[in-house]
Amino acid sequence: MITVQEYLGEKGCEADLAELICLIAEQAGPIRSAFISHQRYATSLNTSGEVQAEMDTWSDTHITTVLAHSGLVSLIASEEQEKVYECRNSTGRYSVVMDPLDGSSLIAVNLAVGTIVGIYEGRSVLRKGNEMKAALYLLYGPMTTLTLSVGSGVALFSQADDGRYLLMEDSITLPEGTIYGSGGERPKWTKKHTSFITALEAEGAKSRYSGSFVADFHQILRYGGLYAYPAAHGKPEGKLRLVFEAQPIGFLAEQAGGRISNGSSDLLDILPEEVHQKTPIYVGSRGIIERLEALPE
Ligand code: AHM
Ligand code: MG
Repeated sequence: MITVQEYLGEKGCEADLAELICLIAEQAGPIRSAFISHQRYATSLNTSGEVQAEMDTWSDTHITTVLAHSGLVSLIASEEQEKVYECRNSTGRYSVVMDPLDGSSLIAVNLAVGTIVGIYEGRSVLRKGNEMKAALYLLYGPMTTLTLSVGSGVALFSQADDGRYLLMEDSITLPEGTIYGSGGERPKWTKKHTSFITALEAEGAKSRYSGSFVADFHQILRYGGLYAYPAAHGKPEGKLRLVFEAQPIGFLAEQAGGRISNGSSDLLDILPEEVHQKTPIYVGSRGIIERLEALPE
């Protein structure tokens, strides 16, 4: 079977980028092991005002420490840190954006959560998503999986008992499909969002939503359909973050032939103004997103 190292070699990935990707993927082991002893929800809030789980801060500190000592990275922007972390004395040519533990409200109920990462070349994290060098997520479900793109398609690996990541499928395509999941409270949805979801339901779309973006996106990647976290009355930017969540997941979606949008335009074309900026998100099958974008506001 092909390991992630062999895959990256075959793709002609630069050695330091391959090293960085593998180093991040290796952190799935320590993160999985930490779940059992870090079950509590802290009293601290992150920059978005959300209660942090112990695992949010643990994973954040763990990955940041590993990357800061790697010599491969100069900047780290994390959903759990207010400011961008500067790796002093590092000559590393990459900047990393991450949600160290997405879906953390589900830790207490043992549903799948994950780590989302985007990698840019150069010392800057406020970039358009389509400038990304690589994006990946680790999904901690019954298996630990790595979904990865270095800009030439999407590959899926699973972690074996010996820690190696083995290729399960290359050149994944995000099909047209009928699964949908939408965050937010229905009475607060915008008119456009409500009528779009109602139309999908009338066509037989089936609702599946866990509350973990990374896990909910993964089923859309494999089965097709729509994941949405829309604008809502009182929350015009929705809940999810452009830099840490939308851009890496969107890069993977588009590398698989799908789309990501804020409802009217491609999120990968948007230059963030600040790292914690939020955005409405629609990600999934190309046809569904194009239909949504064609609707009037
Ligand atoms: P998190 O990064 O703190 O876990 O927050 C993001 C999560 C997403 O994973 C998920 O899609 C969304 O928040 C769920 O929100 P809600 O509980 O409002 O459905
Ligand atoms: Mg998140």
